[in-house]
Amino acid sequence: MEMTRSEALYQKAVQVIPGGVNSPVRAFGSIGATPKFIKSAQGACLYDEDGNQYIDYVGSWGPMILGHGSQEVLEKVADACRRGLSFGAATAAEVEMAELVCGMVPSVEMVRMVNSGTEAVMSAIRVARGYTRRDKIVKFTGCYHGHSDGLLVRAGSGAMTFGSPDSLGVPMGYTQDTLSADYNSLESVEAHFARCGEEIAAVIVEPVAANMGVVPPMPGFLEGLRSLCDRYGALLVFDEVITGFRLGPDGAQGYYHVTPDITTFGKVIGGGMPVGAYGGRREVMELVAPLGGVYQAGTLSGNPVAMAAGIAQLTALKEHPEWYVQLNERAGRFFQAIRGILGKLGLPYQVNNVGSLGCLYFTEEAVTDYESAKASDTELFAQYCKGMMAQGIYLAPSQFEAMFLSMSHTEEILQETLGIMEKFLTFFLQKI
Ligand code: KE4
Repeated sequence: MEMTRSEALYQKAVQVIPGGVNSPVRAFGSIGATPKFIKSAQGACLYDEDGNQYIDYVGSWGPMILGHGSQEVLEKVADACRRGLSFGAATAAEVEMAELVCGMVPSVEMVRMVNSGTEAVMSAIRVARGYTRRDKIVKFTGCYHGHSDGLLVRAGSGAMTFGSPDSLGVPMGYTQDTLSADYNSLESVEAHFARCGEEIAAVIVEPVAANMGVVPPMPGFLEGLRSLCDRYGALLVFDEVITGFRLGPDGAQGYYHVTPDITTFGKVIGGGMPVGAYGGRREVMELVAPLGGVYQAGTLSGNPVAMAAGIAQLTALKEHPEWYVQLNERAGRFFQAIRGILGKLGLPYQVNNVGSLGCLYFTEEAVTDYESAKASDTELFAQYCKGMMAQGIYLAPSQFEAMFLSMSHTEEILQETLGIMEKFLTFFLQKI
């Protein structure tokens, strides 16, 4: 049988790119399939190199909250391109972007642009350590904060273990100050503070964990982290690379009314272009070079074309807060309908969702942390994912990712998806 264009491209890609992809999850490894090579996108849909159309529930892993091909964004990007791609100098667009972010997120009094979520988190941790003059940080097993050395830590097995590297090439010295706690377990955080509270610079948390599927914070969890940090003089860092400008104009901190000291951003802030940012209280951010002694820099940070995309997207979102209400309501109904489908089929399942983020797990027990997420039937998920892909529904090719809905996911598109899902799962279950 003749190869598809995606298969042919993948065959070439693996010769010249590690794994054939520029980011591991795109290789479809965890579901054992060949990646689709995407040629174009519009609204809620992707189109691959073989002309297949998919309803897209990845949205480039979060940035495309307006949907693909948003005119507001494309026009501003084209205009910026005509005026020059990059200057390596201060521009008015960076001031506009910074004022926009500070205006939308009250806890952010100053913000620095970088080029990815990884860079934002790496820099935020450095600022927290510089501000507190402490070295240790607490992160949560199952939360992902980009690939900087100090955060590539093996899941800690309790309070007494120092972080050990979770990647080749990361020296022990880079992770020994990274302590792992369990998501939704204040006790596991208290144990770290009880043991070395005066050495802990920061607690970094995804306020909605979206890298082990989607795991919402239990009531009191984020508030508890806030008070522990206050009690021990540590900073609370909200990694809002996914939730920022997605759950609402002021992200998860606005959604849950818990104020961090530093916030990191990515994805939505760039409108599809490479943008990350970190910001927070003025007295903290004033430590960042050239003002203060915490060094951080970047050739393309605040790039005019990327700023144009981000400003256009954030401005549209700021001017239409009702879009969030409508999207989150539509998404809530959508995920509730998925529960209805799975319930009728008698499958063990959990569906977690917050706003336009959601995740289906095949498991009886509630998914509240990494252990319970890992206990789900990932093989069944892989079959489900591949089957849905074949039906034209493009889901994240991993159990431990989120479904991202956009403003372009209309009621009709969601109903079409539910119909396909019910039909496929009914057929599929007769086979397993
Ligand atoms: P980037 O460096 O990939 O822009 O952002 C890193 C990052 C930081 N913090 C959170 C909470 C994140 O989710 C991410 C990156 N998210 C993944 C998807 N779960 C990106 C997809 C990929 O790695 O290709």
